[in-house]
Amino acid sequence: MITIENYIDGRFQPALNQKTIENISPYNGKKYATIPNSQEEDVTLAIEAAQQAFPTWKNLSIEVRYDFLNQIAQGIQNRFEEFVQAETLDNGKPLSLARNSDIPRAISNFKFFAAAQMTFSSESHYASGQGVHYTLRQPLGVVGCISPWNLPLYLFSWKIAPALAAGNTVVAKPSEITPYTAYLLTQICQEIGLPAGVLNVVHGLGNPVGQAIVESPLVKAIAFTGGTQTGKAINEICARQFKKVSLELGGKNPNIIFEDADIDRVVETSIRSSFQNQGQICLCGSRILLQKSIYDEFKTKFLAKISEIKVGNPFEDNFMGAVVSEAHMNKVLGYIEEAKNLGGSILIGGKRKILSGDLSEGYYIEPTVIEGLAANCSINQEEIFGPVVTLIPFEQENDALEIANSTPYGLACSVWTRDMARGNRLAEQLNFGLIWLNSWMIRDLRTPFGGMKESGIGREGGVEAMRFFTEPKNVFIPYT
Ligand code: TXE
Repeated sequence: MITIENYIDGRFQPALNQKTIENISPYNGKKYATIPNSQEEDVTLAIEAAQQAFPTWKNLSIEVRYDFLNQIAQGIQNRFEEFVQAETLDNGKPLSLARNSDIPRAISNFKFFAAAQMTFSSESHYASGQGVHYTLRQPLGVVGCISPWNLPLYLFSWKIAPALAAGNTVVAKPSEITPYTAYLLTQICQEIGLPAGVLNVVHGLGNPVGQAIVESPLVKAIAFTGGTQTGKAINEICARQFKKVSLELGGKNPNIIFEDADIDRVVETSIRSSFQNQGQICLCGSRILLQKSIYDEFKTKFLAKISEIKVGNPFEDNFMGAVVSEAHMNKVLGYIEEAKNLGGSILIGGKRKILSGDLSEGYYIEPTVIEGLAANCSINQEEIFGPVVTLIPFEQENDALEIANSTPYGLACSVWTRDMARGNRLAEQLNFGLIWLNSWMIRDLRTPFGGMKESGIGREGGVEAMRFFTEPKNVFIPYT
């Protein structure tokens, strides 16, 4: 049994009330760790530590901060396999995904923002005959980073790395469902001698821990990734305090496929965009919009490929592992039932998969494809966040555009066509923060990342993140 502890002011400690929460591994449904059941008082300690550390951290030279962030990256690299195993145990994702995506990307986040702060500079604006304006971009102070369970270390580091790089000190809360790799990360911070209080991690439930971070007037900005409902609540609190907030929320992403697309390539990619990480990626293409003339061809080839997908023990060679928790599994299965009640046909999957032996209590769901549902029904409008996709036929480009834009979300979209004029025309009109032409989930850390409408506010990534975590201040110097 693993005992996960808070990391506050450079020290590991339990919650002040000594209470804990059990952590269950989705791969076998069994308890494997406890985390502190922290309360507001623990958050208060963390904020105090972060406040004390701020003056020193913000005044360090960029070279020293560069070294610290790179040492964190190297620390993860040194214990790479331990992180990979921890992520799979905690989240249920296949080992191969943790090994090839989550953990390498977390390392990249620290390396990238270590380098980004070396080149991030204040601007100056020459005013002819009058003088010069210069714009300082200064760190905010203590900032709060709250992350979800689907890509645990990847998204945790995606926020912490730029926050620290920009010179802020951090109070962070990983998801209570997947706390393990964040805990290993704090061990590395202690090992490398990151100054006490620069990064504080408080474990526990969203309310009170996340809530206390958001509510504290001493926390100057909140970077949050998670569900839209939680994001709304956080946004309301931040609005009352005029607090900076960045929200990366849910999506109901369309995967739009035209008759001139390379169908075999689309099928290949759609397997990943539908079912990678058990469909628990905010960028997954959960609505597959198909031009009528290729509907049957795509469906036949797609279903044939899905029938080859191996769902099972994430520690073995399977493409799909377990979904993250029993509650989440039941939510996803509930949506499948609702789809049936609405008259949808389940073309493949549709059920929980019970594995044998020790894994019989794990949370596995078959990859599921549904057709025959109206584009405006709940299944095609709400985020399911599991291995469930729908097929929706369309006639013309305009129909596809209308259906694609018709949900409250606006995170990501893929368009498949050989006609690049059409691809670019649609890219201009699709209301999504990320658009991939003939591709899916090609990421570059320099590009802006985030969504429109109920998919969030603000952008992260590259210079956008550095700007979010700093406050611009304009200064004018006259010539006379
Ligand atoms: O997320 P929550 P949940 C979607 C997905 C999923 C749904 C709900 O559809 O089914 O959201 O998931 C913390 N103040 N996504 O309930 O609660 C919480 O402890 C401050 C999409 O698990 O939003 C965790 O650390 N913080 C998403 C974090 O918020 C609070 C990824 C996210 O959890 C809080 C995950 C509060 N009042 C789910 N309440 C994506 N965009 O990728 C909770 N938290």
